[in-house]
Amino acid sequence: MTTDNSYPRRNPTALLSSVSSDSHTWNLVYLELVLAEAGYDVHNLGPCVPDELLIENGRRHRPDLIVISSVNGHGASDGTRLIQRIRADAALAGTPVVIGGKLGTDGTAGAVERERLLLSAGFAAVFEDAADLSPFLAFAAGVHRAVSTATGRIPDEHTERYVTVRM
Ligand code: B12
Repeated sequence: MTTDNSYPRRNPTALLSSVSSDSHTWNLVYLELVLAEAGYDVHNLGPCVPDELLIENGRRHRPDLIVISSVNGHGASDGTRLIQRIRADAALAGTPVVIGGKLGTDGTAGAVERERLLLSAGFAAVFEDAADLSPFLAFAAGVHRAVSTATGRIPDEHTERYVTVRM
């Protein structure tokens, strides 16, 4: 596959983080790999990220997508507080932010109500305990496409290698 070097060579960026109370890490490692394969440059802030630190990193990196992952059961309450703070920040108010994982303490019971609350608080999408990642991947691909079209960015060599392998 050939590359036209006249285009800027930068991928859309994703800021990946857990919520302040959550110390689980393998969910974040997994999502970092998934997002990289989907053509994003990923800033993975890791577990137990205070709201202020996440917002500070958002201002610094100006990501195209913010992905919040939580599995300890407190994702819905931490996430509601966090998204309100993100939406109140002028630099990040328009950034798409999604959340997923195990968001309540009682399995998927109450998932529909949690999704409603999280969406109305400001998340763009909610992926509760998503064994099937395809809805998330479709969302990420939509953001990727919109950003690439708007900025004239093209995929970098890593992404092209990935596309070639899949053909
Ligand atoms: C390993 C583990 C730990 C380790 C973590 C080590 C580490 N460095 O990460 C330790 C021992 C530290 C730990 C601690 C705790 N844990 Co723990 N832990 C687990 C365990 C066994 C595996 C988690 C894991 O790594 N999975 C592998 C990753 C790749 O998968 P995943 O986390 O499920 O994420 C997937 C999906 O959820 C989804 N996903 C996740 N986020 C997102 C985001 C988006 C946008 C999308 C699309 C998808 C998505 O995609 C991932 C891949 O499929 C699970 C049980 C289990 N079998 O799942 C419990 C579990 C997550 N832990 C649990 C609990 C309760 C705790 C503690 C609160 C226990 C305690 N009382 O101290 C503490 C948490 C403390 C804290 N402050 O957060 C509960 C959570 C219950 C709930 N949500 O209702 C679980 C489910 C166990 C259980 N069945 O009760 N834990």
